[in-house]
Formats: sequence, structure tokens, C-alpha cells
Amino acid sequence: MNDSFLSPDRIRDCFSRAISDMYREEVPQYGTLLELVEQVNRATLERHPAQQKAMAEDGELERLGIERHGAIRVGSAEELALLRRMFAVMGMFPVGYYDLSMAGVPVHSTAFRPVDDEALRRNPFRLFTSLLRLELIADTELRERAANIIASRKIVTSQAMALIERYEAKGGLTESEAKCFVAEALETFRWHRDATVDLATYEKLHAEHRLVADVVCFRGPHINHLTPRTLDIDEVQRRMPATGITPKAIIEGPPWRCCPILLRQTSFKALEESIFFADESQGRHAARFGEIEQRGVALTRKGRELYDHILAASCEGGDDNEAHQEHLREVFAAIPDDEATLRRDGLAFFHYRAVPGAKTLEEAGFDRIEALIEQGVLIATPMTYEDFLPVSAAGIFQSNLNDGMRDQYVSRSRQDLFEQALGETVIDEIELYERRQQASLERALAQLKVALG
Ligand code: OOG
Ligand code: NI
Repeated sequence: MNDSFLSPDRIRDCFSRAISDMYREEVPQYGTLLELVEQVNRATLERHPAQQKAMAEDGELERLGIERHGAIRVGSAEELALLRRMFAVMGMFPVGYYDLSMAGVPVHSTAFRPVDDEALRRNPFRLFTSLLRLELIADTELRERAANIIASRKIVTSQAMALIERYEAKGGLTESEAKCFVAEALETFRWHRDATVDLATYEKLHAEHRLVADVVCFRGPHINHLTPRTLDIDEVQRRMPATGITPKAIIEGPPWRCCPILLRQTSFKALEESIFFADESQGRHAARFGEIEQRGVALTRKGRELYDHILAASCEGGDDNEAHQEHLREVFAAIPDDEATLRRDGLAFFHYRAVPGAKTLEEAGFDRIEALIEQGVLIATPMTYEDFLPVSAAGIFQSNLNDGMRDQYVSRSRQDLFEQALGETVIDEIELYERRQQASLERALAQLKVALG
């Protein structure tokens, strides 16, 4: 890349900090949450020096404090394709396909995020991006009305559009262009108190599904939550009430384990906000909420199948988190809870690296990897899960909508339609972890001068 250009990683880093500042102003509780998460993370690291050391060596310690994911929802194929181009400027690409219609939410989604090791280390900022499936609305008139409203709005400013085109034509943006791009891109995700429709239209769309009203009635895809990463979600959940935040009852995802796997999340409802309709009447709408997450190791296809199987066989959460977590700990005991077994059984992904200056013995040629690890010249560390979980995402959506809307949309998963709207295929997240693991292993073995056969 041309030297006078700012790298997409830098642009993404600026953008993620800027959107965090904007959201902190929009939703004061988010600031409180950040402080709580920071405190708990600091205390956790102090209590576990080994974890601190491992995270520092993996480059995870630096990204922890800035790591966020956000979520947005768009209304049409055109909007989704436009955002794909905007995110590419920041080195964020669509990874994974999530079908939420099975959970009664008329959307399907992907996560825009950086994909390679260096970019992830720099700033792993991700945006869970959902496309409203208007085709699932049975009422033809309402469906067309919604489509027309969406078609008439412009979610990307003309300045941002010009800079996206410039990036595509030149292969990069200069520092001053990038600065302008970040400021303009931010506008797309800002909250607007004035709806673009009158109260009657809002109510009709709301009656179809609250999410439909949320996507259709505003000027753009306001960011609906921004999530920091904690190292101890149970502790943050316990401490939330004392800071005036009431979390949802159940922590989504796997239970507490010595070796955390995948992703654990919990959310809380944000306050309802006043909005103003086009006919000047006033109303209330809850658009934004809060969420925290704890990330663990990424599972291989085999590991993921085991996880999904156990989750499907486990009982529904109910409202008692303690009892639910206890139940999960029992059923998840079927997944080994130590790094070595997870790795040897091919259940989780690892990063390999050679110990600097290490010498290998001749015999290492046979059962290479295990022998090298045994000798202490090759180190394997868990690869962080960078994606989302459809069942948890559905739980997050549900907890922030008015409940009782499950099973409303019966539909097949339509990745083909989603990719058509997006204008490209989504990256398979498991293949991505596989490639990264393999590349790290080849690099490490080359350093150790052990041929890979
Ligand atoms: C997205 C909900 C999914 C997560 O962390 O699983 C999500 C939304 O409500 O738009 O953010
Ligand atoms: Ni989220």
C-alpha cells in the first residue's frame, strides 16, 4: 500500500474509539458499564498473574481495554451493500451467517470484523449487522409501505460516499481523508430522536414487530449497543445492580469453566426515550441497550458440534441464573476443560509459536507437534473466538424486545438471499480459524527448522 495512506487498521481503530465516545454521550449507562468492566478486569488480572502473563504474550492484553462489538440493523439490500463498502475501508469484512428468524426475529445477519492476526491484535472491532427480512411480513400493503420508506432514506452522507469511492479507486485514504471519513461514517450510526414517519405508521409497523418499527422509522441504522469485553462476566453481573444497572436474569452461552470456550453474554434494557414523530406527536421508543461479554477459545467444527448438541439437550434457562449455571456446568462437563485435551482432541483452535532461540532435537521429526511442545520449544495458546452465537444473539434480541414473540416467523435459513443482498459471500468463520492456526504452525515450525510433511 502507498505510504501516504493510513492503514485500514488505523482507520478502524480511530472509528471504534470515536463511536465509543459518541455512544458514551448518548447512553450514560454505557460509561458506568465501562468503568465496572475495567475494575473487574484489573482485579481479575491481579488475582491471576499467569493469565496476565499469557495474555500479554499473546498480544491480548493491549486489545482488551479497547475491544468492543456493536450492533446495527438495516432495511434493504442496498443499505447492506453500502455498509459492506464502508466497512471495507476500515478492514472489516463479513464473517459468518446468522439466521434469527427461527427465534421469531425477522432478520438475518453477519458480523463485519477484521480477519487476520495482526489486524485482530490491533483492534478487533466488530459490528453485528442484521438485515430486516421484509419478505417475512405477510401484510402486502405494510410490506410495501416499509420498503418505500426505507428506499427514500439515505444512510451514508455524501462526503462519506465520496471517500468510500475514493478508497476504492485509489486503494487507500490519506490521513486527512481518513479523519474526515471517520467523522462522516459516524453520522450513519448516530441516534435521532425524530422519527421519519407519523405516529400511526410507527404504530402499525410496531404492531407487526418492534424490530420492524426500529429499523424503518428512523433516519438510519443507529447503533443499538456497544459491548466491552470482561474477563469475569459472573463478577460483572453480580456487581451490576450496585451501579444501578439491572441485567437480564440469565447469562447466555456456556457456563463458567477453567478454559473458557466461545462466548458468554448478558445484556440489560436501556431506558425508553422520547421520540418525535413527523406529525409532531410524541412517543417513546427503546432503541438502545447494554451488553457485556466474555470471550473464550474458538471451537473447531467438531468442538462446535459437541457444543451445539449439548446446548440443545440442556434445559431452558428459566429465571434463576445460579441454578441455570449449575445445570450447564453439569451438562458441559462432557467438553474437556483443559487446554491440552481440547487441543489434542481437535476440539479447539490454537496459535502456535516457536520459543525464540530454541533448538530442536533430531528426534522431533516423528510425532512432531507433541514432541516439540513436550520439549518446550513450541508453545500453543488458545485462539480467541471472534464471532457470535445465534442462540445467544436470539436471547439478546428477545430480552430487549417485548417478550412473547417467539415462533412468529417460520422460515428457512436463506444465506443465499443474504449474500445476494450483501453483494458477496460471507467468510466461513471456521475455515478462517483453521487457516490462521495452520499458518501459525507453519511459521513456528519453519523457525524451528522442522519440515512439515
Ligand atoms: C443484535 C443482537 C446480537 C450479540 O451480541 O449476540 C448481538 C441486535 O440486537 O441488533 O449483538
Ligand atoms: Ni451484542
